[in-house]
Amino acid sequence: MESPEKELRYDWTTEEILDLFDIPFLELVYKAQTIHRKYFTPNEVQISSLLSIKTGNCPEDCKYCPQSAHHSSEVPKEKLLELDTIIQKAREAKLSGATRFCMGAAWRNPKNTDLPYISEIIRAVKKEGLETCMTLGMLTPEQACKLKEAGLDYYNHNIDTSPEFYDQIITTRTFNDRLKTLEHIRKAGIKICSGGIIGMGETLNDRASFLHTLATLKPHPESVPINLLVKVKGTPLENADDVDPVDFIKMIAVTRIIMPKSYVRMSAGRSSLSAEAQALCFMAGANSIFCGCKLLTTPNAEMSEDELLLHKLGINTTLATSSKTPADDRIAIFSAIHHNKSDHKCFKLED
Ligand code: SAM
Ligand code: DTB
Ligand code: SF4
Repeated sequence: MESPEKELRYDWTTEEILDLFDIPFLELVYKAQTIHRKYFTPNEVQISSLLSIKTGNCPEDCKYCPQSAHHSSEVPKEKLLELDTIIQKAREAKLSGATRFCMGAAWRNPKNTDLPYISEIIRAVKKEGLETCMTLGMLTPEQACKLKEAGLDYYNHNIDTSPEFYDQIITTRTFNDRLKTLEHIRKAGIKICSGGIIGMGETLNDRASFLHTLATLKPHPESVPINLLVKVKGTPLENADDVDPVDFIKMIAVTRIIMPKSYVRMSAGRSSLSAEAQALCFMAGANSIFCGCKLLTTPNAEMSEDELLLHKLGINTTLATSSKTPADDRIAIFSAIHHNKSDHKCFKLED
């Protein structure tokens, strides 16, 4: 067996990554699970919850995204949410077992004048005992430092696909713009969440080249979301070809192998996978998911189905490092979830 030092590498080549995709499926999943067990507790999955704090009317033209003003999807155009609403949603997320609260805005980038309110949101959500993650588009170095000062734990900024395929998906910014923001986040001392989408018509070479970009960042992103395209009516990719679930599982396995210390999130599109395919994703090293009935604007897997799946598979959920929930309370919350499934469907908390 290889030593951890040998596995944690930043010099992967695209050819080596392509070779991993060529390994027979069962061997690949076995290899991924073996590496996973060296760096993480087996049977443990981290849960995040998502909230769109500013929905729709985005000036960017990302072909996959229902929130782009360039497309004709039915996503409403909304203002930034009020702080009270965000806190309420964060409390609901925590009660449903999430340890991280991820907030997204349909922006190309935040304005400097948005930063004081965004910082207030970060402080308020942290007070609820949740890790915070924001995804607000491109950042200047100064903006990244302001977010760090407010206590932001993670910033999500996906590279989405390979540098070669990028301009076929987005024309209003460049791949390099994305990398620059990742640099600013890293320099500010915020943990990086960066991944991408499969199912947009990319080739296997594109998938390998996309992963190569992430796996040659030093250090690797702490969190790598792998999204399966959610095909939304009115977006240019609404009729994209389906991805074979086996190819999605392979993508998870290769991600795990080349970034052994990163959380690999089975992200958007999970609801289109069978329970068995999701179980294989966990086997292949996925150890993070979004829970809750909604992603940003599209439906997520049903909470009751997720609870049943995690329960059936005997999967535990991790505690956030910043969470103040004692382990016993967490177990109580989870057993309440497992025993009261009918009470737990996208519930609303009373004030
Ligand atoms: N506007 C910010 C940005 O683009 O960085 C933050 C929000 S944006 C919606 C966050 C990520 O959601 C995108 O980078 C993309 O990877 C993912 N996403 C958006 N639409 C999606 C879809 N239809 N299917 C899968 N993932 C999607
Ligand atoms: C990520 O990689 N996936 C999430 C999160 N980061 C922000 C977003 C998924 C969005 C799916 C489409 C929607 O719901 O609008
Ligand atoms: Fe805007 Fe982000 Fe959607 Fe692109 S992915 S259109 S930047 S919200």
